[in-house]
Formats: sequence, structure tokens, C-alpha cells
Amino acid sequence: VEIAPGAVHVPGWLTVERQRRLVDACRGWARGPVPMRHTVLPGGGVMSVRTVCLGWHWQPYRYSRTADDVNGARPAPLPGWLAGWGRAAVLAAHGPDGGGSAYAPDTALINFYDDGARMGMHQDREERSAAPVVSLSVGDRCVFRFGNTRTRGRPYLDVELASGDLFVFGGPSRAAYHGVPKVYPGTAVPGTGIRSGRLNLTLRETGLSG
Ligand code: MD5
Ligand code: FE
Repeated sequence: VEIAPGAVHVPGWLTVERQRRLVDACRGWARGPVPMRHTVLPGGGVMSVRTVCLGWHWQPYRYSRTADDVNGARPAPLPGWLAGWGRAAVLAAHGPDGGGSAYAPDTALINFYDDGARMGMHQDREERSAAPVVSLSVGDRCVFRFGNTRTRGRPYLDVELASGDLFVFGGPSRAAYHGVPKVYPGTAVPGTGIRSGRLNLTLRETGLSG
């Protein structure tokens, strides 16, 4: 379902088995080498989601090879199987001529939302690449707010994301404001390894080298 140019929602793209594989892997990465933590913003605010990164470490508002704001460690590498899921995701969303086979993500941001966690409206501007962002969701359903490229406010479109859903943000949608205003507690599906809360993993090309 294309909700805007380049913004494609594929409900139920991940089987429960693949969701569980992803959750198991994320549990390992959450323990280290850089532990999952609440990111502290430059102004002192603390994000309600907890985040762990692969490949590159995201800190507001840049990527680094080391987690300077946590423990200084280098994040775990982005595994080849996950980059392969990213290529398959872009193929599924944008079709055979949509650049899926050339998609080469070099980082993943893993966000965990417990009850009450939210993500305010923002743009993802740290990447020096026009490649799409691939988003995979597991666990509780949420409201995903897809906005416009000009302001954090209206117009926006609220879309419900459920466990196993794929979203690909390419083309003009890559620069849109977006956020997660609400997670619905108690709506996870059995068998994924997540009994409560929501996990979102995004794959990105940073466009950085080194
Ligand atoms: C989430 N994560 O559900 C979302 C999914 C983040 C973040 O926003 O920055 O970690 S990614 C949604 C996304 C990414 C890039 C562009 C657009 C949406 N978009 O243009 O709407 O935790
Ligand atoms: Fe974002």
C-alpha cells in the first residue's frame, strides 16, 4: 500500500518465525557491546524509547563509529542476513526496478517502546544518502504518524503498524516528518518473543565511510 510517493506499507511482511529470529538477535545486541539505553538529547531531554545500533552508532545528531555517549565501544556489525532482508524489503515495496538489488544498508537503529514510550515528530537527516529507510515492526501495534516535508504539524496521515509490518520510505517520503504518538499495550501477537512493548528496526545507508 503506497500511502505517499515512495512510502510503501506492506502489512504482515515478516512471518512470525522471522519476527522471532529478529527479536532473538536484538536481545543479544541489547546486551552489548553497546548496551541498549535511553538516548540523552543535547538539551538534556531523555528519549522514552531505548535504542541500540548496529554498524554505526547514532547519537543526536550524527553517526559515529564508537558509542561516545554510552561506553565508547564499537557497535556490533550489521549482519549480512539483515542487509539481505533490507534488499528483499525494497524489492517487495518498490518492485524489480526499485533499486532493491543495489540497496546496501550499513547501519540499523533498533528502538524499543515500552508502554507509554513515544517518538516525537522529526526528520531523519543524519544520513548522507538518498537510499530508502526500511522499517520492521514487532510486538504491540502503534500509531505511526506520517507527515510532510515542511513542518512537524499538519497535514499528516496516521497509519496503524502491527507486528510483522514492513514500511519502506524512499524518494520524497525519505525527508518527511514522522513519529510514533501512541503504542497500544497488550496488542502483541503470540510467538514473536515480544509479550509486551514494540520493537522497531530501521535499516539505513549512512553514506559515510571509515
Ligand atoms: C519507529 N523510527 O517506528 C520509527 C520508524 C527513527 C524512527 O523514526 O528515526 O528511529 S522509521 C520511520 C521513518 C524513517 C525515515 C523516514 C520516514 C520514516 N518518513 O519519511 O516518514 O521507531
Ligand atoms: Fe525517524
